[in-house]
Amino acid sequence: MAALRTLHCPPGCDVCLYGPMSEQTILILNGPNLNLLGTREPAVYGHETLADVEALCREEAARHGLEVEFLQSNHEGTLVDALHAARGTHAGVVFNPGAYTHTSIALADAVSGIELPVIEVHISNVHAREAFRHHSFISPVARSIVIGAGTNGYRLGIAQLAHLLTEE
Ligand code: DHK
Repeated sequence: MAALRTLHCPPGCDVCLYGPMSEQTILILNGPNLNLLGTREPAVYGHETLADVEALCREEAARHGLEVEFLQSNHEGTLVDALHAARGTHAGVVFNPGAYTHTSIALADAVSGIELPVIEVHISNVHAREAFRHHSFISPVARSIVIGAGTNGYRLGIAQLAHLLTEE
């Protein structure tokens, strides 16, 4: 007799009573100036482009059986809209809000409002940089935070989100 699915069933499992587990989609959301990755201050942000980051996110997500929607915008309202749209359709969000991290109550309210696990990611170690980068409006409402791990931070954020999704 087929087993009942558990929270720890691998993606694509075909022995469960309920058949293969459907893939969940996560949103990888990037804020202003991250479209310039690869050419923008490479000593701070590295040489990888946003397309490289998208590829590594898709690879990491696939390892966890997750689908990815990958977005970048330089506009605060567009980022708010993307967070709202994720509610009900996405399992969680890995979010690098760029400079809006340090200024945006609107994005913090959106993160609180959607009631999804949101992992805040920063490529650089913001605490080793200018004082204005030390405060984040997002951190108090983020589920987890990854800072200063370079673009590997996106991998860590996705892995953490996958971990949370198997627990919940
Ligand atoms: C990216 C930015 O664009 C900055 O404004 C933040 C963050 C840091 C990062 O490290 O990914 O201060």
